[in-house]
Amino acid sequence: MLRADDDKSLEIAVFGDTEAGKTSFVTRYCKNIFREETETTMGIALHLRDICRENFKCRLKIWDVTGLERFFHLGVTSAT
Ligand SMILES: Nc1nc2c(ncn2[C@@H]2O[C@H](COP(=O)(O)OP(=O)(O)O)[C@@H](O)[C@H]2O)c(=O)[nH]1
Ligand SMILES: [Mg+2]
Repeated sequence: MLRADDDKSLEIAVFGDTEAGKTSFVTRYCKNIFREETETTMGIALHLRDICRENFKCRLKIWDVTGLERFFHLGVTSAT
């Protein structure tokens, strides 16, 4: 059982074809926002979400990875 003062973090990477809905899914999950018009992710974007329960705390670091090979060399382009 985890205690409330335990600091845990979990990293998740989301991969897939461009226009598959990766950024929309991650943005909805982390910020509860959906936009019909999105910009192509260049490189990798980091999104954060903290999960807090009575006896459990965890920071999720979700890496939204571009589906376009030409942007792979750019690395992390934004962090939230
Ligand atoms: N209707 C609808 N459109 C979606 C959904 N998820 C993504 N889209 C649209 O699909 C397009 C591509 O989404 P995006 O998140 O940029 O895809 P990514 O390239 O995989 O990051 C955007 O115009 C989104 O608004 C969904 O669940 N429903
Ligand atoms: Mg994207």
